[in-house]
Amino acid sequence: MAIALLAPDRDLCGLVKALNAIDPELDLRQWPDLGDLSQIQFAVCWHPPKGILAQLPALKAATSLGAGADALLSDPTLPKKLNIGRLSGPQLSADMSRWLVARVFAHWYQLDRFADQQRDRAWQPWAPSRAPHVGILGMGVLGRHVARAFQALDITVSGWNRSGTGPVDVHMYRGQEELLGLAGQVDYLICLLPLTAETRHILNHQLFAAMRPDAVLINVGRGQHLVEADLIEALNQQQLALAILDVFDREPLPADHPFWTHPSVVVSPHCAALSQDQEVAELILESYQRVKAGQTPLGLVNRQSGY
Ligand code: NDP
Ligand code: OXD
Repeated sequence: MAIALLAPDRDLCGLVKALNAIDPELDLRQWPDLGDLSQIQFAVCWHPPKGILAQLPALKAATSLGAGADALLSDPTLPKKLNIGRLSGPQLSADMSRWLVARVFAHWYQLDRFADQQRDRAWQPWAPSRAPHVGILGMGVLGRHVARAFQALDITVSGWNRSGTGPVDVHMYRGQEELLGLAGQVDYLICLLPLTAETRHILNHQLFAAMRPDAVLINVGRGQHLVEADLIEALNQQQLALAILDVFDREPLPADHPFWTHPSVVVSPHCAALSQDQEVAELILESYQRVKAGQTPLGLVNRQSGY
């Protein structure tokens, strides 16, 4: 039984090394050198070439290399009954929480101002008079971890998801109307949704019109959640104060994209939480063992809801 690694845009050297260190007997086939396709029973994918999974006759299951499975699911030739999993471990959740806590507090405490003051040898003590209110869209594996991280710092957290249920002490919202209600209350609105037919373009002019003029949007979900032109218009109209964007419709973000230079946009290159080789290697092998034993892959995705 062979495992196909289908991630054309990624350097997989570290991952292959970590997998071989755990199990030197593994039969790993890395795109495009897949050998005899009929021997491949498990596939690990990150933006896999469209149509490839349908060409693997013995494939039992596939997994996304990361937490989001949207790129895998977007292949129209994906076999209808194929079980799809995703990989998300404690380190990924912790990294996402740390990154978001760092972003929110660097902004709330205006840490940049002290660098300016130091340059000018100015002694001007300042601190915000209250704590921020954080709203999280998506209260799944990552959203719940992030909520707990902020709560541990005595921050009020509100959340939004489909079911309306969330962690203790998180005021939960659901549905489109309640989404706008939440957007109007928070200082930071964090998008941690999966990309599905329902969530595509959810960060749009209607949402921005509901936000407070001093509020900050943080998108760490997917670029396709955002209507980019709506955001630029809303920032220019001062409907919100700032957008911190880690994910984009086109990645890498094209060099001539207006986000690079917009004074109210902060860009980072899709690295709020990077899948780390050792954690992912362990998760791949756990998922593979489950599939070999006739079980579903780790993080089984509901093909109907898309997450
Ligand atoms: P989960 O699948 O665990 O959670 C998804 C959450 O979104 C659930 O709370 C779900 O609601 C909610 N949701 C889904 N659809 C809707 C909808 N239509 N309306 C309201 N809520 C909805 O996902 P994860 O937490 O593991 O990951 C979230 C995303 O984070 C990934 O899909 C990926 O895109 C992104 N990501 C980004 C990274 C980065 O570095 N920027 C790194 C890793 C992930 P309910 O609870 O009711 O089911
Ligand atoms: C993921 C990501 O989905 O890194 O894991 O975006």
